[in-house]
Amino acid sequence: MINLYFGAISPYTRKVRIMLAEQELPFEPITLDLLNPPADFLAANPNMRIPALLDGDTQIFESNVILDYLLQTYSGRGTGTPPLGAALVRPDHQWEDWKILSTIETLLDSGLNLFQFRKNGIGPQQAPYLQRELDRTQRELDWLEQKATPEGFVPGSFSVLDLNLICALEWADFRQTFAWRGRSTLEAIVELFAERESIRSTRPTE
Ligand SMILES: N[C@@H](CCC(=O)N[C@@H](CS)C(=O)NCC(=O)O)C(=O)O
Repeated sequence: MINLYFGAISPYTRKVRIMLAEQELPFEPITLDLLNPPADFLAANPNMRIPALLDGDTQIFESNVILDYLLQTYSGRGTGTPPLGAALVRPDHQWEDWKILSTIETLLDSGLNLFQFRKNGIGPQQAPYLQRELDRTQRELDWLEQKATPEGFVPGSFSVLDLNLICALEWADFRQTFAWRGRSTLEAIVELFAERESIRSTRPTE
């Protein structure tokens, strides 16, 4: 049985939940108090962040590393249309795909920073670093808009790049952390996969 250290609204956890749903792999969620995490979680994950995955004796953390693990360990699963991409990045486009993936990761990390500081009453007006975070999101979104197509980053498949993008953008909408709409290609991707079961069933709600 797969166990997943879990956050119901966490966009990083959502990435893994989408992958598990795509691969039709059942899992047991383990919820925890991040301010007071249990010893077994800390022993398995020095980053002290969710998600973390336990699969038998294997412990994996970092959302995209978990996605890679699942794709490699449970390859060929999934019946969605278009089909789930077979790998984190395409071997024949690996540097381009890694750039896109790390840009989406940085976008989401900036969004999370803005959200966490806002909870403490600190916004871009108070902290120049947060203004830079906000500027960074807009620059990244403009760059991603140029790299994407209305059929996703890898037309003909539901790629891990699409999965990452959708989690970042829908979470930004949910938490109102940064604006991204008005970019027609990114909007088309979110729309294209909006009713896919793995996306629909994991969308954050209050
Ligand atoms: N790079 C990590 C980021 C994960 C992350 O930041 N998770 C948040 C929850 S959404 C967390 O655990 N925060 C707790 C903390 O920062 O102490 C990943 O991709 O898994």
